[in-house]
Amino acid sequence: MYKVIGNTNTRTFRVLWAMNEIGLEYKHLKVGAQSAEAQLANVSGKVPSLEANGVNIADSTAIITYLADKYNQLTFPAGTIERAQQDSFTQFILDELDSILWTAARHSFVLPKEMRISGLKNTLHWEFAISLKVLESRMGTGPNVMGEKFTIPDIILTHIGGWARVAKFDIPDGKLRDYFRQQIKRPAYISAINL
Ligand SMILES: N[C@@H](CCC(=O)N[C@@H](CS)C(=O)NCC(=O)O)C(=O)O
Repeated sequence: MYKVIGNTNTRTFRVLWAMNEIGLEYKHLKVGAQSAEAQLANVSGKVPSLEANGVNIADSTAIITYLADKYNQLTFPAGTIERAQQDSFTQFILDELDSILWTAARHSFVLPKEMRISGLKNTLHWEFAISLKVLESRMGTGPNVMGEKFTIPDIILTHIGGWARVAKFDIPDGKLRDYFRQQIKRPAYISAINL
């Protein structure tokens, strides 16, 4: 059976949500980043990891992509134009939204105090707002990033929406705010959030 390693209040949530969407069974090892179990699964101590067939796979996007391809769900097939567009959204969301929230987190509580740079906050909020606008203009009429089909970037983006709220990054009224409101009603999201 699959083993998911990492607490729900981390990017592990993305993996749990994806596995619930696909309908997979798994054991959930609720451990923090840098715990002994997390370090055993991934030398960096980061979470999530997925143990599959005795092998550990690190990185939430790599894990979700592996499962999506394997079960032919949450994704367009590799080698199609739709998949290229889907991956393009995924990369944009990781580069332009995830990385900004992660930088904010690193410089507020992850890095050792003496390595944190104060004064980044305004720049990060400004960049985040621009990224949201670009994404809104790239997205069509929904209901998902890729239109009718719910895919990997929806999981990553919706998780980022919740993260932004907790980290006090503004999501202005508009297409993306409405999008987040709809995505969090999905049954697989609700069952993952309660893990
Ligand atoms: N790109 C990786 C990032 C993994 C990551 O940085 N996870 C955070 C928790 S959400 C972590 O383990 N942080 C602890 C650390 O960096 O030491 C992914 O998507 O899984």
